[in-house]
Amino acid sequence: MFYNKKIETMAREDLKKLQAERLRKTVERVYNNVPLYRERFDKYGIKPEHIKTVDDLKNLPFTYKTDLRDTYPYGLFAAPMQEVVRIHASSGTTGKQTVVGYTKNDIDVWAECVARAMVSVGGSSEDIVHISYGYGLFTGGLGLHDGATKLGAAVVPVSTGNTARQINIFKDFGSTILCCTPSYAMYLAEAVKESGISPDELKLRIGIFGAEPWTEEMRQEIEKGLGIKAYDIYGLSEVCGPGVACNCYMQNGLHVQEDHFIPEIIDPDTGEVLPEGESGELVFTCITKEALPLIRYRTRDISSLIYEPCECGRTTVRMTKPCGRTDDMLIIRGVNVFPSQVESVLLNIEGVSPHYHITVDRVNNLDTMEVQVEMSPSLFSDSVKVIQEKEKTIKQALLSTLNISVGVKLVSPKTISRSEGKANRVTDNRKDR
Ligand code: DLL
Repeated sequence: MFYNKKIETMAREDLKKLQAERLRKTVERVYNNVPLYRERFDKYGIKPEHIKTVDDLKNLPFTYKTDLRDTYPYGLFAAPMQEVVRIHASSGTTGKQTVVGYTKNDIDVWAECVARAMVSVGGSSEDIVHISYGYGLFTGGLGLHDGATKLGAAVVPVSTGNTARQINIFKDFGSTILCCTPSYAMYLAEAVKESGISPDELKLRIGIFGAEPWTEEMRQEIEKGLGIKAYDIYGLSEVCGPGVACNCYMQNGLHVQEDHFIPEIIDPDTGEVLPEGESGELVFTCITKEALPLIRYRTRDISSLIYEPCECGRTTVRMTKPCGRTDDMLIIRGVNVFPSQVESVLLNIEGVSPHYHITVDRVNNLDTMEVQVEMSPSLFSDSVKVIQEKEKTIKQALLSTLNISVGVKLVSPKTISRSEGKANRVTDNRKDR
């Protein structure tokens, strides 16, 4: 099933023509309306008329998060404020927040992207869509909300928090689609189990999870725990919010809404576009946005692109599950480590739960990393010797995947804090020095 079959299954040559036409208009728009772009293009000797095809994209300079911060709050807006109908912001852990704006048309396009995503995972107007992403400046809540409304589904705008109430709503309202972060889905699954409810008693059938990296192993845990099919939705506020890309029911890569966003994969160090299929930093160019059309925006997310046709019939390129961000990568004694690698290892070991936390420190000029992971209740009731053996097994498994020796501490069930939004899985004490 498709929400917009014509676009989603368009022949790639036609799609490229459409992208080129929209790219040209967007470049003209930013050149004429955004001083930063005009100055930057002038510096590189680029005039809008030089951009004729999608291949010319690689000649354009990148846009960075710092550009949004430097022009805070509205300096990159390419539409007058009277046309702007919505403002969101991403909190960011350091410095100023990033402010993004939408015209009425931008909101419509965004809602369509989310509606397409919902249909591609099997949703329809008959669904009851339970939204537990945060509402507010974060794009998760309202983004999924507008998309589900456009689809004609019944929206339950629960937002985050009050886990017991969420479960009552599942039961009483008959929610069929759950939208939240994967870490909150994990938490909800645990709470459902504890309340003595079997997933069969609930009507939930689909989960649309994103806003943070999560592994295939985590997907399986959530699917088991809630008795649903779990799908990955990707997006970032700067580009529009959730719905830039989403799994289809094949669960093999995320279809990018390419008629609105052109993806590229680059080498994060050199900025060169990488050959098809290689993994690198994802860069997006918005080609239909009016208020904030960013050109070659450096997402910092690591992924690769799959151009082979998908069995679902969509012709759009798929991005692989983002495994993390270049700025989340830990460098431990010279070795690159992604938290998602740790997650994959842990979830393949019996007796541990999917709740973990990584602490990085520097002791006597040497980096140290300790992984705390909760034991399952049955391991917890085992002897100290069995637990110590398990710690050794995990340490060994981490060594063989990460190529560095890290500390492992098995902790009692329920000692690692649960997250209702994006999980914070790493404490890097080296940053405070
Ligand atoms: O997280 C938008 C969103 C809301 C996406 C709800 C999906 C669902 P920001 O707060 O601006 O926007 O954060 C964007 O989150 O650059 C990625 O690093 C990360 N991210 C988003 N989706 C995924 C995903 C929203 N499916 C940043 N897998 C992005 C991995 C993701 N990382």
